[in-house]
Amino acid sequence: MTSAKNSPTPAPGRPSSRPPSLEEPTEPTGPLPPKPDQEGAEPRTPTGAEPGPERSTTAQQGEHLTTSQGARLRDTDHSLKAGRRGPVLLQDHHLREKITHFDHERIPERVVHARGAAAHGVFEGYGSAEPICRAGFLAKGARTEVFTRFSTVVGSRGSMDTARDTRGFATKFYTDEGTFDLVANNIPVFFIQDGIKFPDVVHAAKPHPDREIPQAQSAHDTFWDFMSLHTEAQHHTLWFMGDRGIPRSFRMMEGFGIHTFRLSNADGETSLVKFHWKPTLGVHSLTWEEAQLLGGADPDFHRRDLSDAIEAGAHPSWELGLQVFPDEPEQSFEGIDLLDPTKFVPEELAPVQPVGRLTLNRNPSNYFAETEQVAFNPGHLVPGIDVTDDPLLQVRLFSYVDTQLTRLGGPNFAQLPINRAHAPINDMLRDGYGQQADYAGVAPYQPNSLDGGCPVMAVAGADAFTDLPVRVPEGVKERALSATFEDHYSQARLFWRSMTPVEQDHIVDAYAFELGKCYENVIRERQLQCLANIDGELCARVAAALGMPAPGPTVPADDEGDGQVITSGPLSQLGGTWPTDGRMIGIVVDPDGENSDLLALHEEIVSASMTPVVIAPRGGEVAGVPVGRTLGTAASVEFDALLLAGAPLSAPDSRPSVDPKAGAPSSGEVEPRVGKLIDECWRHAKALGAWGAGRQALEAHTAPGGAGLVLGDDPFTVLGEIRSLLGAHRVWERFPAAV
Ligand code: HDE
Repeated sequence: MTSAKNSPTPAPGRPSSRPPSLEEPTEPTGPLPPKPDQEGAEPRTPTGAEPGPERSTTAQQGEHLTTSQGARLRDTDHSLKAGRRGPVLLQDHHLREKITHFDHERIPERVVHARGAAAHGVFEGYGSAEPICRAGFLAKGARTEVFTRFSTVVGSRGSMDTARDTRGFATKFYTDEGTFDLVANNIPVFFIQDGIKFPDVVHAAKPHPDREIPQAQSAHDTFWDFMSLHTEAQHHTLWFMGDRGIPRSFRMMEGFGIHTFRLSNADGETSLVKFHWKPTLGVHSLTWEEAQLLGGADPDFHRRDLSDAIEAGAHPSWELGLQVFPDEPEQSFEGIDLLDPTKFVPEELAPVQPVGRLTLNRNPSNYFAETEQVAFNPGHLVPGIDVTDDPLLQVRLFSYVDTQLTRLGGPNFAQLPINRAHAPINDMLRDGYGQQADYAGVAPYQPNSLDGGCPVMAVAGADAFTDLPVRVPEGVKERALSATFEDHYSQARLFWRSMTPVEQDHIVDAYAFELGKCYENVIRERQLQCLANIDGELCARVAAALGMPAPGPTVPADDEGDGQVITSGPLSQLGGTWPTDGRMIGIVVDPDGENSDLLALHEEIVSASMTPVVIAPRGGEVAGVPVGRTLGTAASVEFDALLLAGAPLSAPDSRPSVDPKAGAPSSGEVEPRVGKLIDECWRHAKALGAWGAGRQALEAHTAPGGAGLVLGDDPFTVLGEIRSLLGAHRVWERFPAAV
């Protein structure tokens, strides 16, 4: 932790200048200074070598506006006309270049994972993977530059961050041995077992094709129609009906490679593994009401949270871990088929062994160039890491390049700065749209003698990607899956049973909401049948909420036998204590009240790696601290905890209360918008603290002696207790199921 951002007050704008006239050329003014995390943003290779000219990310050179050909311009505000009031001339080459380029600024958004946010960082290997994997970036102390993009799956690029959905968690490791992409999700299992079903599941989840609604939602008929008919999806849908479908932050999500991969060591011995990312900050979620409110109050909540935290120096980090299994012909472990992507292996059976740490420490400087144009591919592998025959992974190996050819306009997208490997590249790929390289030599083919036989092949085994001589199972050619893929319910049951009562409540509420939004009763009935096959109690509770009869199971549960994992501890998000870095602390102040401690309190929060945001009736400063939100712009859902340093009172002319029945508050009452902030924080089980005049407002809006209320005289003592409460993320006792 180096520095911290004080509050999200707007940055000062550029100095205003008079509009330029043709007679008077503009004087260049200096650009705004780079944000702290963007300093020294020049890309570096993992070996520390200077970047070559083709790696430069600096698009703007010199101080003057030019055409794309470098000719300086004197005016970019007026088109060339035949007389001031006459028609625009076709000969205006600057106008045509400017408008033509603008017309082509958009590229197709990703067909899935369209909405994302990303950051640069570094991965440091622990060396613990060395006995099973020869990949250099996992070696002890090896530092590799990375770029990680988080995403929602279903929504369009302009949809909201907090939709109930699975999240993508894709990382590009720019290793010395070539680029490795770990294209992961925040849920360890997937909807489908065979990649050929991907268009079906995505068409069902996307908005209805007639009216293109609803956007970024799973609460609609086509989604539940497909999921209830395609029962292998039930396990995945249960995960995202749970709290994992609405993460508090990208920084607080796990990541899973889902498929089983095959690693090889320096002696060519192989193991099967599953990749896991474990966040240092713990795994935490929003409540459904928070997620919905945020969709309106701050649709960019997750991307803002990620970039603000990085800018403040609260660099998020994750440990990369491996579950390791022997590479045996059955490719199964404790009865779980390792090639079935709808199954995970409970950590009780195979612990996650840490092999390195990822830290995100720099925000992109240009969203389009980096976050939008980055092209991941699970087929980007390095020596030591290989794929398995998981039928989902096999199809992915085709799909990513294929979609990127359309999305990025041709075959040369690997030359874009964000996609370029940091290892030396000497391929024989030539020409095509967007070719940027000026190749030397005359013989881009092998074998050749005209270029001296170059480029030459690596010596077998020496740092080269070598296809492992894995035996292909014998069988007939057929469109079918192994019988070991047939169980669709037992792991969903394991997940449900592993949830605490609060988490189970959230799941029941989520199903009741989603199915309640469907129009067709037959879809609800069919989904209830699936729930009955998962767990009778889950089904009964959802059926009761929908006002429908609960069916009995049609598939018997046969997973109660000896040696079965009945519950798995790491599946629940509750129970731990976690660092509070980057948490947002709202502080309600009364500018006319006693604020002598405010500056010191603000500094204390910053030095604890959290972000204080002062909330006051009007903008400006209070006791030397900038006001981050006025009562008009503050939304409770932005904050992890709320402190009341004062209690702004209603002004005599204040607006009517948010409760229309309440009428206009009289002067001297606690400001209704402060009351609303408190009410919502209370309902969302957030820690609330108050001292001085703030106590009165807090006591008026909460139950006396309620859990997670910290009332005191000393702001610093209150802050200390609030921070301890934040370590558990929420005041869980405030949810009815937990008491
Ligand atoms: Fe993807 N997926 N996927 N996927 N996926 C894409 O690639 C696809 C799957 C994942 O931030 C696309 O460049 C198929 C599993 C992430 O840029 C596309 C199948 C997992 C991202 C595609 C799957 C993922 C994508 C869309 C079934 C978790 C975003 C644009 C066979 C392990 C990466 C693009 C980013 C993106 C296809 C299943 C993760 C269309 C056909 C399983 C995180 O190629």
